[in-house]
Amino acid sequence: MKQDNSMATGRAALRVPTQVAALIDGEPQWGGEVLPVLDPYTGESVAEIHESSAATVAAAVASAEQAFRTGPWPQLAVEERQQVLRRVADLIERDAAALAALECLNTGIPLRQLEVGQIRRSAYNFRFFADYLGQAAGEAWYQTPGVTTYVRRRPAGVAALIGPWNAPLALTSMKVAAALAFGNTCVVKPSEQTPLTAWRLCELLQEAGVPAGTVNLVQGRGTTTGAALVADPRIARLSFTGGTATGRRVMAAAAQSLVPATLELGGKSANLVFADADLEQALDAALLGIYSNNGQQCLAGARLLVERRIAGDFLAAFAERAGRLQLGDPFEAATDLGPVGSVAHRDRIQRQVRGALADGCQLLVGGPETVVPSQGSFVAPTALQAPSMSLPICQEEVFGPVATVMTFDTLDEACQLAADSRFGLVAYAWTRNVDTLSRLENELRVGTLWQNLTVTRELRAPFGGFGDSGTGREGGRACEAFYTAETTISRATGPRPPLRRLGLR
Ligand code: TXE
Repeated sequence: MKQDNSMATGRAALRVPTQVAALIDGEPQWGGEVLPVLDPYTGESVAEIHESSAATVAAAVASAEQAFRTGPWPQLAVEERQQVLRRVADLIERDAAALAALECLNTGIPLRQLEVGQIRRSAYNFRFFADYLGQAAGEAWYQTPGVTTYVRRRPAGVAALIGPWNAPLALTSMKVAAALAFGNTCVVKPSEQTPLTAWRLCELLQEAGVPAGTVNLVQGRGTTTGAALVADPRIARLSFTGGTATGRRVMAAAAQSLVPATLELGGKSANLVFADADLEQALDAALLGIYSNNGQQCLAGARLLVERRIAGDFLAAFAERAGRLQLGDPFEAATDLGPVGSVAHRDRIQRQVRGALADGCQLLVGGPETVVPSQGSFVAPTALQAPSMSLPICQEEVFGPVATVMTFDTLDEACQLAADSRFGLVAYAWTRNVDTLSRLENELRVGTLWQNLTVTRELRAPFGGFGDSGTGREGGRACEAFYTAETTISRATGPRPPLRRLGLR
């Protein structure tokens, strides 16, 4: 009997593109080095990438540049662009089960979390920017007598969009939706670890009516494909999400072309729990903050800071519940944590945890000796009580299900501990005291401060980091500013004083 994929869910919805490559003008570019795409749960190869060479990258940029110059995308009426973007959102929703299954297979993130989180978000990204576009307004000044000055915002050009492996579709769709909304063309490079949903997204863009060449895809490693893309002088904007070390390289390349770059990098975010908080909610949130998405979130609440007079009970409950989390097949509904992104990543996490133990941290739960499923790159949910914020485990991003824990007695101490980081992406604060919240708001140098809230990404507002968490912001107006180029026009609109008359003597 013929299977109806549109109704299928879970593994049954899987339709794996077993070969992926660059897409230029909608055409796959086979050839180049072939790399495996792994399922981190089974460790098996589920697909192959045909890596894009520097020449393929150059062709992808050339095609996007041509599409930018000759259109039609940048010249389309806003209503037409909106229609196409909304169609993309509809198609993502139509294929949500298949996209969730594919992302689950390739990332190991529990399917349930993908379905309610990242995949819905991916559709919303397109809808949001379609709506935003219809309401965007300009600036004008009339203060100078007889002169009106206004700003034309035009599409910037070809945007290079480089995505990571921890939330591939959600993060890439955000970049693509924003770049397209403001009339740009783009070249997308997903992580070589997780190329599958970006490939599907390109198919959906085509189906929705995005003209050929408007979005080109390149595939491959950062050192080859990524480096070639960021070095291309025809790129007008560079948007990158990934690690801090890579971000520095990307920024250096952007400097060569004098191209604006938005870098959304790592984090080591503080989650502050004060004694007067709603402790039940704070506990739920602390667990979600570090163990969602297999702990692989730039905005993870990785440094849990708890007021000492409630720390005993709070941390005991935290450890008890963390220890009960279910590790296993990410397709299973009961699974709380799937495998982390790769075996190499697991080994790196375990090295960091062993280092922390050698530095005098105490295990509250988990640790490298905890029994985990034998198949797949699993890390047990772990929490480490740290004697000092200066330890590497408190300063370096782990990007896995590993929290460090410290206690504080006073608000001063809480502020000091939270601020002791070279990162500054987000922070979370749990308290009923408005003065405490105001003080944190003043003191913490973070891009987003969630007060008595778990991750609540308001797309209208800017999102990004301070310090090693990156530069630039994503969000409604921030993206409009980034993906457009301004021309200021001043026009004589009334009587002006007479001009100085040269050459009449
Ligand atoms: O990311 P990379 P990695 C953090 C996290 C993680 C660490 C390293 O701590 O453990 O970074 O992860 C492309 N020019 N985050 O090494 O290398 C690469 O192909 C151009 C935080 O896996 O930064 C991929 O597409 N591109 C984070 C993308 O950059 C290059 C998400 C990200 O990979 C390149 C991911 C180059 N020279 C990791 N080198 C977050 N902010 O959420 C690599 N790439």
